[in-house]
Amino acid sequence: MFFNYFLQRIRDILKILSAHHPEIISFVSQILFMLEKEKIQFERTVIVGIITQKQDEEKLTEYLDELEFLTFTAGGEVVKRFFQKMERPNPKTFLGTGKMEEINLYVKEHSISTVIFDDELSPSQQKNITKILDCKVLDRTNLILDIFAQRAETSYARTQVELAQCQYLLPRLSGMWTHLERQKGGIGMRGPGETEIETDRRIVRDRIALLKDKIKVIDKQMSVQRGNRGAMVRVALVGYTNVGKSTLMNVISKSDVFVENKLFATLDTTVRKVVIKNLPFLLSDTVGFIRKLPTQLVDSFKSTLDEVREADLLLHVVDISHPDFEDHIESVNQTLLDIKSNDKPTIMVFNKIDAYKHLTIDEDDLITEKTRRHYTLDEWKDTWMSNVGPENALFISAVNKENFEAFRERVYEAVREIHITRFPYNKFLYPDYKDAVEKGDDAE
Ligand SMILES: Nc1nc2c(ncn2[C@@H]2O[C@H](COP(=O)(O)OP(=O)(O)OP(=O)(O)O)[C@@H](O)[C@H]2O)c(=O)[nH]1
Ligand SMILES: [Mg+2]
Repeated sequence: MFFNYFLQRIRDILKILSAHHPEIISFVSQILFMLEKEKIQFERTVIVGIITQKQDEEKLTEYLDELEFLTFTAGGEVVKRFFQKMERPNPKTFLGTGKMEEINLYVKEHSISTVIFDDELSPSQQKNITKILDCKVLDRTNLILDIFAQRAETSYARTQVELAQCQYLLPRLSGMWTHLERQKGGIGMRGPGETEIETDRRIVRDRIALLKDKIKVIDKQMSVQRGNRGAMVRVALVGYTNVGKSTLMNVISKSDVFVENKLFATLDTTVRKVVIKNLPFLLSDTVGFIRKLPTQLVDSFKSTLDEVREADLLLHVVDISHPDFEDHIESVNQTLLDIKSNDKPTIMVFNKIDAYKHLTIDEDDLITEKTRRHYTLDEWKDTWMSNVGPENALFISAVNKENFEAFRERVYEAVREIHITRFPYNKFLYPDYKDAVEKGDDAE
């Protein structure tokens, strides 16, 4: 009890420190990591991926890095990575028989409790692999669903996640690891698995119907709520998970949305009225996207994503300090396309410029070829400004408020443009940003 309180205080102090001194963020994250590690018993986990023609070793490393971060978020510690080169996954056991045996031996010798595959396993693959390995077998989808289950706080979010989990489990019921350590819980065991699932498909089908009804009722309420918000311009923060959407929401609206250096810190949507100069608009912060976001989640998070669907303007936040940020942009665009929100006016907000580092090539090195990893921040600015237009690519740091004034100005101008097309008679109320009057307090 006392230890928890003590831990929380240290965490608070470290967070305040890192907000004011961004240069110590990585050091602080390490300390936080160590403190968390002290407290939580991490599950010993092995992660698995494959190298194919479409996915070279470098890509796989990036994907496994992300899978490791997901595993950590779910409460697991990655002890080892396994991978195999193959043309396509084995339809029966995903990897080849020899490789599976190697993993099996490792699992036994190192008391591994969970094996996580980076790709989605088919129900029959999962069944076969579970027969070979004497531990929990999860795939990426299952892991993401588990994190959502762990993080869902409101009854609405919990219902949405449970529906997604039930839909994922239904075709897999017979081959599940339900016989294993069900009582122990942990990764992949949270949510509906702990109670109703067991082996009866009928129960799950009934449960799905019930959850769908429950969601329908809430959807209706949410839609009425959204309707009641009047005709104010609606802006939505979208982006990959952990890019700093909530941090940006907090600095722009002076609110206190939960921020954490883990994936999917935010599941529920927060909407705030923000006033820049004298111009009011609604800003929403919502769930982050990820590569291969499970389709079950996209479907059941319909109402949460409606916030994006009904927005007038999107602020697509990107973590430019992440080596794969271009892939992230593509994943986000894909999800926006899936939810039919890809043609909205969008401003690209490249965040975390304080943490951006690029590779360098020595002057006497004539062999290394220049890649995108060598781009300086200015080169990225040029690239993106010519890609999407100079007014639609902003480079900022939400933590130390670098370029924050330019960001506010651009958002003001974009909101104003939408506002005056909607209310032409209001035009005189909102002059150019520099002529507009600051209204004491920004947030209301
Ligand atoms: N260095 C640096 N770190 C930042 C910046 N903005 C946010 N962060 C950090 O990035 C991490 C994630 O921030 P969040 O605001 O929770 O990100 P999010 O996009 O809301 O994440 P999800 O809700 O998980 O999708 C936190 O540790 C922040 O402190 C920035 O400008 N620079
Ligand atoms: Mg967030």
